[in-house]
Amino acid sequence: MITNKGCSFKIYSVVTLFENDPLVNLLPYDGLATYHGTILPAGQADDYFKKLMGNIAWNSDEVVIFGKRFVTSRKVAWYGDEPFLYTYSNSRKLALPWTSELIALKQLVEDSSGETFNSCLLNLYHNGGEGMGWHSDDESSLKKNGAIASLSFGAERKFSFKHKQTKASLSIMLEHGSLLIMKRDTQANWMHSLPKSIKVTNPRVNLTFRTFTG
Ligand SMILES: O=C(O)CCC(=O)C(=O)O
Ligand SMILES: [Mn+2]
Repeated sequence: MITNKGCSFKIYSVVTLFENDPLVNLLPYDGLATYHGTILPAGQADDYFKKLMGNIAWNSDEVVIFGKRFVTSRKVAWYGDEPFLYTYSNSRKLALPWTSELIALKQLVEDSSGETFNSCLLNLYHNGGEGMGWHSDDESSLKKNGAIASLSFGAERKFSFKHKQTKASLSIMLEHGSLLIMKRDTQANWMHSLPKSIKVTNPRVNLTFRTFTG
């Protein structure tokens, strides 16, 4: 505070001004996706990564490509407030009860985003040879236009968006301990993917918090 003969004003630093800036929408139209960067200090992110690798009930996933069923080397897990039955790509999963780490991370993501979630799909990619193809998280069992919060740990990976009609595309890097929020009509208008990359040799864990409606 600077005072001069009864007149006072506050000097804000440039950092403070930018800290208060609203998050930029990554998408040019038809959706809202914001990258919050790292929301956990590196040491805490390392601890969570180790715990998630060890304490989550990881299972192989199944995908159907051209009508043929494949078992993925990517591992998956599904947790929630209740034993929600999630059906996608012809596979069925019953949500497991939250672990203490997942409850803490759900709270962190809810505080950072101002949204609430009741479930979480987790993916474990052992290296860059594993990824996820183009899709939208728009299953009828999820809240329509509900927010999806994506929290990443481990290897930094490229994440891409592609518009369903215009085919406009863009990519960002998802860092260790970082948060990406997709909301409003993003899933209706855009697909996303995690491209494979031979350059990535380390594992990555991704958590997508969702609102399951059944
Ligand atoms: O691993 C990622 O960043 C994306 C995961 C994803 O899109 C999904 O689980 O639906
Ligand atoms: Mn997805």
